[in-house]
Amino acid sequence: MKQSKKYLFTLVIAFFAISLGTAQDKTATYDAPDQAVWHAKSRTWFVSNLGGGISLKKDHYGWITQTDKNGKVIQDFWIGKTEGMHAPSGMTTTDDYLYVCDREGVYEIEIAKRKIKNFFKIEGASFINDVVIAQNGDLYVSDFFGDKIYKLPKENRKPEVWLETATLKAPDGLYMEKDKLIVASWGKLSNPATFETSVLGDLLSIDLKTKKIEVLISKMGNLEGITKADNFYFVTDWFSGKVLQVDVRQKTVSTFISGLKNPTDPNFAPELNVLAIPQHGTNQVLFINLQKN
Ligand SMILES: [Ca+2]
Repeated sequence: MKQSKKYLFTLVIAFFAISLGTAQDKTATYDAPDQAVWHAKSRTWFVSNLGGGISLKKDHYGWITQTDKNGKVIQDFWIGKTEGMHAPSGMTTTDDYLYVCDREGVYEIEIAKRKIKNFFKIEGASFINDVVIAQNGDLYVSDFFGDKIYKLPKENRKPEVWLETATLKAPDGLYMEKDKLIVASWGKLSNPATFETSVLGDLLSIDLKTKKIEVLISKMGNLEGITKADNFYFVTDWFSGKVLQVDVRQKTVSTFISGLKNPTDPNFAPELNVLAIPQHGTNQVLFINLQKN
């Protein structure tokens, strides 16, 4: 891999449970944390938990945790546990709503009321994994095993297959640019039970209007989640335990962090200049203060 200009990071705030006095209580909160998302209006983070370990079972055992801006838990079980969520994974926020993927559909949660407003069931979906929102309010959702991207238009949220192609290679993490959907793919599955692959996943850019697919980075890793800070994508490679940094303009990849254990869906909070990275393998969320050089 070519080296690109790197971000420096000064401070690892994280292993946040360790940084708090009440570590034992709080480590119990996270159970296979899958995605962190920043909600600017409430200045809090939401973290989804698969619950029951790294499991996609329909076990009515999954939840969302709310933390303050520093990663200190405010509400262990903010929502989901009593509402019967199974394995909440990818999420995105707007000013007022939190959208949460859970196996076969997407929850719409009114944040101020801490209440589920809708569940958009996606018929025929096998593993709804991540969700992002376009500027016009349309939701885009990845189906990992289905090699599909669904669109839920703002007007009616009626799911439609927007794209279906083997080129997606188990689409996992999504990031929404102004006019392009960025897809971090897991790879060509050789054993769906173990998630092992015969070909590594790509980083793809898909034009929202024409649906033309551009391969930004080929065979990059078993890609799980993606976020962006300035002109860099930060993409997690689940099996190798790395966070990869992609220079968007030069299309080069470098390793930002290695040695993590199954890092999942990261998110960047511009107001804080903080990158949050959950890890399935350690039940922790890493909060990293980025500093531009
Ligand atoms: Ca679960």
